[in-house]
Amino acid sequence: MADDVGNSTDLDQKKYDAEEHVKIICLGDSAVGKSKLMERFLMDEYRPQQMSTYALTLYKHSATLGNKKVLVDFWDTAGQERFQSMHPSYYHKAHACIMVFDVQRKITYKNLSNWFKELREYRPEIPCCVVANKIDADLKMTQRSFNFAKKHGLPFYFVSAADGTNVVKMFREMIKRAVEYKQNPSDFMDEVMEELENFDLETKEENSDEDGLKAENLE
Ligand SMILES: Nc1nc2c(ncn2[C@@H]2O[C@H](COP(=O)(O)OP(=O)(O)O)[C@@H](O)[C@H]2O)c(=O)[nH]1
Ligand SMILES: [Mg+2]
Repeated sequence: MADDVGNSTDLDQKKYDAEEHVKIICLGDSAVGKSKLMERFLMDEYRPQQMSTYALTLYKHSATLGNKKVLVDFWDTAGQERFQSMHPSYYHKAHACIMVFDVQRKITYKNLSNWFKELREYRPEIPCCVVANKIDADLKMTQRSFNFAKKHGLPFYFVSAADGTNVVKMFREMIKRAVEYKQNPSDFMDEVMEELENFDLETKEENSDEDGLKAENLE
């Protein structure tokens, strides 16, 4: 485990430019069950890598969609959510987001709007879903309606990391949507950002040419 800490290749976000390799992030207040959900989905396969310096945990997963193999990196918070905000690199190049709340704590539902707002500042169009966790602790909650998801046109799932209800279904659907998004990004934000980066380089080069010219004229 110690070897994994700070392994920079694991945080090399360029790899997400390659095909069939997606990044899925998880958002929500502390103790809503984000980590337990991932552990439940990945079961014995999971080998979480604690990135203590980055306050996150990476879970690597290999999924099969049709006849295609997809590599999935699940990014899980490791405490930073306490501050109600995540570092921009957490959102960078994410292809889908799973937002979790705890049906037993109303405040975690209310806080979804803050998480969603921050998500959309960085990733305006990536697929996102709302997950109501811990239904095993209070089955009556599944009779309630939670309008946040409907209001924002997001898929909604009642799940339980403890007994596994809907966990595989939810993760499989989100992996599929992440891959679809990557193949056909509707916001083109990544491309716009890339063009801006290139534009920046070009103008810098032009400026240095100009400097060169000026220097020549002076001689
Ligand atoms: N009853 C019940 N408890 C859960 C469930 N999922 C998580 N928990 C408990 O909630 C606590 C926080 O879970 P954790 O995954 O660490 O939350 P995180 O901070 O969002 O990652 C732990 O004590 C878990 O055992 C669930 O589906 N049902
Ligand atoms: Mg956690």
